[in-house]
Amino acid sequence: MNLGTKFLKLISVLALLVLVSGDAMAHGERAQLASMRMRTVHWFDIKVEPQNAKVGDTIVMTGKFIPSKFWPEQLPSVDDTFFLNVGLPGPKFIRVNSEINGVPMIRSTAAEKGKLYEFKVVVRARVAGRYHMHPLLNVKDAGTLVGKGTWIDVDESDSDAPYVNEVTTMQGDVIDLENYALGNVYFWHVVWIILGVAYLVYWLILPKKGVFIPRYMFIAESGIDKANSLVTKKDFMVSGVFFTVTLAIILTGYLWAESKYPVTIPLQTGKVEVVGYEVPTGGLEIAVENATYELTGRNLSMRTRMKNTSASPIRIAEFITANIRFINDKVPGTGMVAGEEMVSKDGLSVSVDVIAPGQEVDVLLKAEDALWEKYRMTGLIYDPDSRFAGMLFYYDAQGNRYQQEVGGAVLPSNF
Ligand SMILES: [Cu+2]
Repeated sequence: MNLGTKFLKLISVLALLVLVSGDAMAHGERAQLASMRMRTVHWFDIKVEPQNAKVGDTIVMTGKFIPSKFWPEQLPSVDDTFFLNVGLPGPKFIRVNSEINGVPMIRSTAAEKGKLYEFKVVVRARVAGRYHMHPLLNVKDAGTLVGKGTWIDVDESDSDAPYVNEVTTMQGDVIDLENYALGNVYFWHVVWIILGVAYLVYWLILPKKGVFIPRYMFIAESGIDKANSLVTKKDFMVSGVFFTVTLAIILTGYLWAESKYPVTIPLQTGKVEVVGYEVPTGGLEIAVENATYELTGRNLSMRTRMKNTSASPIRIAEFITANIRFINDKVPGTGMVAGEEMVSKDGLSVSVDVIAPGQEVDVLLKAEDALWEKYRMTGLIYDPDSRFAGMLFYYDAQGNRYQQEVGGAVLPSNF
């Protein structure tokens, strides 16, 4: 075993260790900067159904997101271009449909900060396994922003029938994308491999003068004036033939495809427009006066001034930031989805239980849990632009849920 192979083995063992260790087999959820997770996209109400499926079954993921008004200045944002994606191993599923606010998301789009977007992604299971399914936004020039993941189990299908992925073309032909034109794919691979290997054989194996070092030695011994004698007239001729044959194959292939499939539509790259919904704030005005992040207590305290301008009493139920839910367990109705991760069931304490209609009051909110540590939110203090943002959820007396974003500067504290 040479050094290279040994090194590769070591790397793969280390990679395996990293993958196997750690709880819940996280794969990047925690890797992004805390400030980036807090202040880019607020995801909530993410549901995946069903979480147990069989190969061939359809799985639907729905949820909502609000792009933060506290989006970091230096980071390109969703108001330019983004694509709604799904975090799943590609060949294990096929994506059937995706939409935002009812608009098909085959192409990219843009969103307005502070508006509400409801998304839906439909996939069909193709290969059995256990997967963590995330909604993703691929933001142009910023990268991928990840929503909360849900584990799904896909079992083998009951029948032995092969997996089919049928679509109807414009001409009305029904084709199975699992094996459509597979012969063509093999054919062209073989053609180019033969051509490539032939070229290499001619240049690397046939020459009597050897390849690199002998040629270098030849020049070193007989002088640079003789360098041209290394490439013979025959070499020029053969290279010319390779060049001509390659161009001829490409041109013929192109003309053949044009005549066989005269009507084709290029992949669509333009942007589609989608209108964001207004966030239902339910007549509660919130002003964040200051916020502190306690390192030792793993908590974020927010001193706020709230004014209830609605006709109904309001109770603060939940705070979400960086996909972590801090729930006020005194308020009923803030349920958990089955199998949900990153939830602190009693992590939110609110100094004022009920805000009466017309009342204006100071409210201290405390989001406290070891999840801050677990999801590496402690990195917040290393941020040169220490600001936080999150979504507050609250209910009126009728049980209607409202929400709005809160955010501002945050001071780290050690006490
Ligand atoms: Cu995940």
